[in-house]
Amino acid sequence: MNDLNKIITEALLKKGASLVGFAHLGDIEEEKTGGFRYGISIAVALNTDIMSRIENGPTKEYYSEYGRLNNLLNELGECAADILKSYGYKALPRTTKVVKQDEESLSTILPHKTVATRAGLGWIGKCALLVTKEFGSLVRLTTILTDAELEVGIPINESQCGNCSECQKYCPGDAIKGVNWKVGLNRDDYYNAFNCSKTARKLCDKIGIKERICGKCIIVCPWSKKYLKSKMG
Ligand code: B12
Repeated sequence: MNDLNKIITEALLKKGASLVGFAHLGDIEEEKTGGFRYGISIAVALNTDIMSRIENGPTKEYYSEYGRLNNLLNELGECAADILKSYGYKALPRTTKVVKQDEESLSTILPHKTVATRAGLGWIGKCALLVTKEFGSLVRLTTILTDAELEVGIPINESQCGNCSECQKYCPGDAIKGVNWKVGLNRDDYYNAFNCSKTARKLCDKIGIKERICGKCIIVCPWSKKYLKSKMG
């Protein structure tokens, strides 16, 4: 790890990041990266107490945890960008204020998960979420784009879900098809974002939240369960 990687990683871990990874983005179209060839991927783990209580659907406390982590991720993104800028580099934190989501396709131009797999933080599970060995899919993510030539991680190019289909079995929206991801596969070939979105909206309506959060696929994943168990005993 070079000095700048180390400075950034230490600062972010101290401020609450759970995982920090560095990615080379040279193999992704320039229109998507804005010409930046490097990215930093930050993961923050969700609170295990709160997540262990969403078994029967999303809760108000999960909704506030979701908000808390989005704010923390925005702060971490700004923090990494400030460090890079103080060394004379360009840096663009992809905060929730900057990222635009297309409602027709339910997608963004450069998803955080793409940068995360490039950084080697994890793989795209059958659930369509980033699955990490340390926290399963119990993480939220953000990205910083930069021109700093950082030392990068080893990209992960295919799913490590194997024969497991727990997320497919328990998805309340019938959104998960049970197909293993690899780079180049279209999202629609393994997951129906529209079924997911509709169902999550209905579940949130039930508890009076104007959002579309669910999280069932997060908590039934064996990798997430392993982390939950390690924290809860
Ligand atoms: C649009 C969106 C949604 C949509 C569609 C979800 C989807 N999977 O696409 C809806 C509203 C349904 C949704 C629902 C949820 N979401 Co959402 N959502 C997003 C958002 C804003 C954009 C995702 C996107 O662009 N998708 C489009 C597709 C094409 O991209 P993708 O899913 O990343 O998958 C492709 C790429 O990753 C690509 N890829 C991966 N590696 C590589 C490498 C190379 C070289 C290339 C070329 C491509 C590539 O391969 C995939 C197939 O094409 C992101 C935030 C963000 N800015 O990224 C959050 C995000 C994906 N959501 C998140 C979460 C947690 C959820 C929910 C659990 C809701 C909740 N909080 O309870 C559900 C679960 C959905 C699920 N099972 O995937 C988290 C995921 C965290 C994680 N561990 O992965 C994110 C990252 C938000 C965050 N800041 O953490 N979401």
